[in-house]
Amino acid sequence: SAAQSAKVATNFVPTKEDYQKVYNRIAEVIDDAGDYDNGSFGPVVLRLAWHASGTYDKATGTGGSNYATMRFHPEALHGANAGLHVARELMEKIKQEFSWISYGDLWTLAGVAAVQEMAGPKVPWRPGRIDGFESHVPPDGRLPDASQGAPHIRDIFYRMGFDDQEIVALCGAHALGRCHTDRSGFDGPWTFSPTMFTNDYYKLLFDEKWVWRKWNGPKQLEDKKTKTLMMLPTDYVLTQDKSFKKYAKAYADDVDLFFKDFSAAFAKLLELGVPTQQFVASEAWIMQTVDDQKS
Ligand code: ZEM
Repeated sequence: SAAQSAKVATNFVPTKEDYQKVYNRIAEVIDDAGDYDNGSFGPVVLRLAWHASGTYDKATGTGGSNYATMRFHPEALHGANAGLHVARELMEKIKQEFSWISYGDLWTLAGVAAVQEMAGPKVPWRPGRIDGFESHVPPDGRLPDASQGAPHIRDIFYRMGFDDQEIVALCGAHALGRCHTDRSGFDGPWTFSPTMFTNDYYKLLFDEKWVWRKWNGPKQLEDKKTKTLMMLPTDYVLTQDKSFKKYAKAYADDVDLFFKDFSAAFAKLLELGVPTQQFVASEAWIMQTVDDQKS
């Protein structure tokens, strides 16, 4: 709006309250999904925040959420990002209203809002990302390939600076959303409540019997009982690799532990590639949910 743009012209320095307004608008947009995927854009918006951050390479300091490089064609067209135009277009509407926010801050704040509004843990977040250029686009192939095994998962996430415990915690995001044949080629949801943040992903991994689905698509598993849920090969690996399994079992047994560990690992993910001196606040903020603000 004109008021928001005017703020830029007068050297507007946004406060936590201004970011809370953006959060609230994101929450509205996520919920206003009509018939789209169980009536929520939350999962696809969360996936945008993850893919925008998960390109980080700690050895070279390249990639990550700082420059929001998925705005540029080379990265928007990376195979792993198929379908994320849906989330980027939603965020573009919000960017028009709050022109002072950087895309990297907007997309990561949206990831936080998605998790929190879908009943997940509070995720500490702070602003400071800046918009970069096409020259900052990281090479293709930095995000995980769902058809691979434990060595690949470790290669990808160790490159970002995560350990086995953090890897397993982060993958619990697959409680949310689904696979789309026209995006990744895979098909179906992981849980029965794909718009609710729960530890059901781990529970289902251990409690259901998983069998290879017989179909023309890429190799994926289905639950033998209902044949309505799916697991990617990389999901199933969390029950097969000894170290991953230890954490997956712990998260299946203890939802509070999962929430705590997911929050910490996800907050870390969202800050990958952002130089510390760019952050406005020395300590990250806890943004309020829409429900918090009602009471
Ligand atoms: Zn995902 N993910 N992911 N993921 N992901 C998909 C969907 C979603 C992997 C992967 O290949 C895929 C993390 C880790 C890993 C979400 C969040 C997070 C899809 C389906 C695939 C194929 C895309 C489609 O067809 O629409 C692999 C291999 C991973 C690690 C080994 C992490 C970490 C995440 C967040 C913290 C979410 C929310 C979705 C659902 C998107 C939607 O549109 O419903």
